[in-house]
Amino acid sequence: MPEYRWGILLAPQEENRVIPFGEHYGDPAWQEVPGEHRAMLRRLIVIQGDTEPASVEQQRHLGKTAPSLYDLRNLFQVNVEEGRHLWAMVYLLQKYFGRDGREEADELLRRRSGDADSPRMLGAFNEKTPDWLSFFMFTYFTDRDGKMQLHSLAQSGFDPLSRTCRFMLTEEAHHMFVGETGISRVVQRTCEAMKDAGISDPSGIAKVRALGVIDLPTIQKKLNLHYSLSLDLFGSEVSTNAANAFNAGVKGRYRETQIDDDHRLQNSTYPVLKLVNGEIKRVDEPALTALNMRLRDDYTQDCAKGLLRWNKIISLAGYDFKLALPNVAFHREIGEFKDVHATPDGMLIDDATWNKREGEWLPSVDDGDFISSLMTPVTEIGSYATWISPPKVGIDNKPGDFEYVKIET
Ligand code: BYC
Ligand code: FE
Ligand code: FE
Repeated sequence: MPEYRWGILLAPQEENRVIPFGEHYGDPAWQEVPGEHRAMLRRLIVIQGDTEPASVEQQRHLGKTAPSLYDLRNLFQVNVEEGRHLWAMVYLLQKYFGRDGREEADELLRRRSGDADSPRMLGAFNEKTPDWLSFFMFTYFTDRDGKMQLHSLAQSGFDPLSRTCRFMLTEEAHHMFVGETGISRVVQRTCEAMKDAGISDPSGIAKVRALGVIDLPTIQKKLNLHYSLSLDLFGSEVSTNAANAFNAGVKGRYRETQIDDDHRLQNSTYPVLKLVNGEIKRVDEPALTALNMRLRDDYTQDCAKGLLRWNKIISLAGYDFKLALPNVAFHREIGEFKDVHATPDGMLIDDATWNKREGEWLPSVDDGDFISSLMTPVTEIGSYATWISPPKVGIDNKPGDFEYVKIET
């Protein structure tokens, strides 16, 4: 990608910007790190920075099995941009945090996704991205956590962080586009193949798989996995870390400046989903400690658009099947529901039932093997693997026979 600009890209400085929330509400934004909030800021920048190279580590082997040159080109762009996002966070650490900032930057290079001794910091970033369907799910669901977190950090009173995040957000939109259209194309291809073969029951997995496409129930399982892993990235529903970061003016809410309230939240509440006597209930909590839950709710709303699109493709093809987001209690490692098991519909179940039925809801080894069997690379110009439709439009409106990547032999 010779035309890609490396380096540190910041959104333009907004003149007279003020801190839009928390104890310092209305004060001029900080151009240097405020001493009292230094440790907290550094921690959040390190966590943000840690996810960026992690995703590239997770995706680095996918180039070998790209379903087309178009997809390969998108993968490269996503990876290059995530690499630059790391660069941007490291820049902040080096420029504003002195010696310990430099040490943290070195640690970012030392940790590796999935490494037993020095893993990446957040759970989802140590998972595998074994195939292209996972890649599309990851860019749809996990990059969208990135969007929500970057929006919150873009509100930060620390202006250099705000400006960097505002720039990064412009690139994030494309990553989520790759995910949304990628899943659309997989669903589209499956529906077309079923129709051509005269299959009326989309749950007849064996018959659908025999067509060389991914059956809808397996797509749902992948969705269950990546959505639940991504929900964990919001931290606990009730969190003093989140409250402290907000009070300090370090991390705000999604679209903070557009919210009509006092932006201090000292006296307000927010409904949080909790486990009360074995039931999932909404309970009012102080709004400050409920900020992770609030951001997660905003995220869930943001996720819904894609499902509408995918389901429209399925219904237009005449099939009675709906993809759905699983309940928040399903398959969780962080927060209120980490110690219970629930079905995707939110019914609490015991360990034995979970162990018996897990494979109905999450991708099994067999499912993984089947998907892997489809992952053969397609490198001919304008051609696509059997299991995915061509995109509706090319990158920058390039024609269908455009050579997106030159492969040297
Ligand atoms: N895994 O008060 P709690 C992206 C830890 S994605 C492991 O519940 P808090 C991208 C937590 O660190 C966006 N540990 O939560 C996407 C804390 O540990 P300590 C990344 C976890 O702190 C795709 C303890 O549990 N950016 O950009 O309010 C491709 C209690 O924490 C996890 C950010 O996340 C977990 N899932 O919120 C490329 C923004 N969750 O400190 C890139 C910066 C929690 O007690 N980070 N813990 O040892 C944050 O804002 C917050 O750290 C979190 C957690 C939202 C992640
Ligand atoms: Fe990123
Ligand atoms: Fe991204």
